Amino acid sequence: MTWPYREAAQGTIPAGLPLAKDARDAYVQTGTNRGHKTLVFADIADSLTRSVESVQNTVSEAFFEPVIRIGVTGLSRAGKTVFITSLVANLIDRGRMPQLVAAANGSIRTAYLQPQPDDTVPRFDYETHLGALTAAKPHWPESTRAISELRLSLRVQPNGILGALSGPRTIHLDIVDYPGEWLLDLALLDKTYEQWSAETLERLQGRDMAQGFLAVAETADPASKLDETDAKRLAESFTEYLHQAREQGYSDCTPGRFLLPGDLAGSPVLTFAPMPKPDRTRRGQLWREMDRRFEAYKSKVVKPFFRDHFARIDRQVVLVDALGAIHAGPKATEDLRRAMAEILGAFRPGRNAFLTQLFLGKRVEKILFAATKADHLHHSQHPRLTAIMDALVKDARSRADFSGAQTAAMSIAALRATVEQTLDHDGDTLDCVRGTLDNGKQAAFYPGELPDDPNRLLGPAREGAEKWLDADYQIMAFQPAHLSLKPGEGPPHIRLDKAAEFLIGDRL
Ligand SMILES: Nc1nc2c(ncn2[C@@H]2O[C@H](COP(=O)(O)OP(=O)(O)OP(=O)(O)O)[C@@H](O)[C@H]2O)c(=O)[nH]1
Ligand SMILES: [Mg+2]
Repeated sequence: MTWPYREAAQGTIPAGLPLAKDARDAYVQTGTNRGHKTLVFADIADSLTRSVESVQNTVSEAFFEPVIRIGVTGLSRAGKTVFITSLVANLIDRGRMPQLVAAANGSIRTAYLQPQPDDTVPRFDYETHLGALTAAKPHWPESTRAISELRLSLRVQPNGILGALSGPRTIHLDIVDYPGEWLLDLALLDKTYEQWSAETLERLQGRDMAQGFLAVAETADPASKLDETDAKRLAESFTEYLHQAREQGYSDCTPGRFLLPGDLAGSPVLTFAPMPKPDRTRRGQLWREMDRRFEAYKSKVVKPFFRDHFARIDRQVVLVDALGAIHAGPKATEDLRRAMAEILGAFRPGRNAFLTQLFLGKRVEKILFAATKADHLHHSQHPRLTAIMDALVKDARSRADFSGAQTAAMSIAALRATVEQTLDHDGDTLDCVRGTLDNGKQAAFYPGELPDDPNRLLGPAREGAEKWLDADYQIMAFQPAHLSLKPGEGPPHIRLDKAAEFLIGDRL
């Protein structure tokens, strides 16, 4: 059902309404406990690096202070920056974290930021992002599209006799923010340039926004001698296609670094494009050179990311803008489901020889799948959003366990921008949320009712439906609410404390 939002009286938003107990608890938890997979020694050098590193980690952790590396990922605009900012702010000021046991019972004495340990990774710009959210005229932080890291240290003194005996401990949380798109590149490791080209070119045939690139590709002869201008033209046109595809909601946009090149822009590892294999291949040929660059992309860009960052993660949060995809329609929802399945492949080391030996038995211990921006819904609908989230990742989960990782699905809002309001409509009541619009006005908004059974959405999406049949789901771009925080209180959120308890509660 479509519902135009209604304008309500202007004013600041009162403090958040308490959530019903059942809504707070609306999360699903599953766990598996299977042994590791067989190791495949395909790349000895990689496995050596990994084992030396784990020895070092073990040594420093045993003698010094434990470090928990938390990876935060999600496709673009999923809510990563807001999540990390609010999580850190709420761990520093813990007044709104009742469901994080160590915060509620006072075990966490203090939390403070420290210089991060990795000198080559940009620092997560916490102060600027928090500044945006808590400004006099609050706004959302800028889009960030690269890896970054932040270290938050917790001083913990467990309660009770044991705690008194052991004295306070320091636990470091290294929070790493990286784009979910980079995980999609994992699939490239299993493919040759020839395979990737064939699949990509086939997929492009049916896509309008790919016609420009296909026309350019027509004019280039893969069997001809390499001409750098040709290679550049092809790569630029292919990059242009990837940008448009992503803008139109497609998630299968590899190679991921073409979209966020950083300081690799213009370098040969990013100057290739899919081309059909010529009958005969020779040295110095355009196709052969592209083949070589594709291999270089895998070994110089994709593998180092997995080795240097991904393989060291202990706990992982996967943020998903499920509401945004549902609002965009069945095609976007199905594409999101497929991208999720691809991304989750990275958490099953057994699926890929390189990952298997990279992990060497180490594993991501916990994975949280969180549907973000749940403050767009009245809490009565949160269990339904959680069920959809759970169903979205179930597919991937049923095909293989996550190598023993414990997983949970939740609906959260890292920064709660709305309050709940029930309005009368034609003698009926509507459970709405109210927030601030771009123009500073307040509006109450009814997003539509999510179905009880997730398959009523995922089924039609999978079957390629153009539109939702019996409903329409709206989403509204609320601005963050103006905050007047009491001392000791972090920004308002929904279930961020529950998320934190799942992620780190057992180690505090
Ligand atoms: N209402 C609401 N909106 C949110 C919340 N979190 C994120 N958003 C919205 O989602 C947008 C994207 O959030 P970010 O945290 O910047 O997302 P990101 O994943 O870091 O995005 P990129 O850096 O572009 O990949 C924000 O600008 C907000 O409009 C939330 O908790 N509540
Ligand atoms: Mg970001």
